[in-house]
Amino acid sequence: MMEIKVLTLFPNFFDSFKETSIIKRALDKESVQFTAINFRDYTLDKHNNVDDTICGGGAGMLLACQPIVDALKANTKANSKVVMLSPQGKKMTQKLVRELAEHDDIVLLCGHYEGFDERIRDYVDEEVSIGDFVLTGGEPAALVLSDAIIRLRDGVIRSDSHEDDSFENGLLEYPQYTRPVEYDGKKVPDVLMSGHHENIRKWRLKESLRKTYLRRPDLLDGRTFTSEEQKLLQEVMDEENKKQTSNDENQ
Ligand code: 4GX
Repeated sequence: MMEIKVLTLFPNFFDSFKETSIIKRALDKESVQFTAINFRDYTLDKHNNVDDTICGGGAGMLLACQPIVDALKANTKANSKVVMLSPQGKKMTQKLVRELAEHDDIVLLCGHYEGFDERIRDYVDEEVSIGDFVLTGGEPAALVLSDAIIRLRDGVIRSDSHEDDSFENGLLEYPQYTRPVEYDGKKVPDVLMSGHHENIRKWRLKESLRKTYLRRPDLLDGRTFTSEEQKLLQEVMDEENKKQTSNDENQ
């Protein structure tokens, strides 16, 4: 049993997420609980404000300590992992998702405006960014992170359908096809229709390596290769370099 609590000014943001497809199924089975909590419910301010102007001047507002820290204290236990979504956080990767998915109680903190009073970070275990771009608030980031965590928890997705996923093995996924065998003159590769399981496995591994080499060579840098992968990657590099050379000659 895992629980994810999102502390947010906009709990309704998560309604369609909770009610859709695989996430809905996981929540229905009660292997995962997901709750969106409004931290405005915790403000002691007479006008229900949760934000204030920035000390020292400058444009914009910051989320203030009292409502946020009180909301955190009311919704965390000794074993809770408190995660703040922010562009200043550690970049989200599948490795980070796997680590977070080990925790049974996760509290996600979504900010707006210019973010949080710096002192709130003393109550946070991890600051996570979903990428180097700017969102209007932490909610879409919390949704992305929750989605990736929930699908890793037991029984959400067949586990053999994880293993070939991009990033689970450090490579991008190989090309996949469904019927018809020919569409608009484009054929499904013969090997995939051959029924020869070993040839299919080899082809998929090679095409995974090709896609990764062409699109995300950075993923290959930090990876160790089996001798089979090394050989297939060399073939891919030779093939792609040859293509490039003949393209150059025709320029
Ligand atoms: N990955 N944003 C959060 C407000 C804010 C600012 C500073 C904390 C500190 C984002 C991202 C993201 C925009 C959400 C600023 N909160 N969050 N918001 N990229 O861009 O996670």
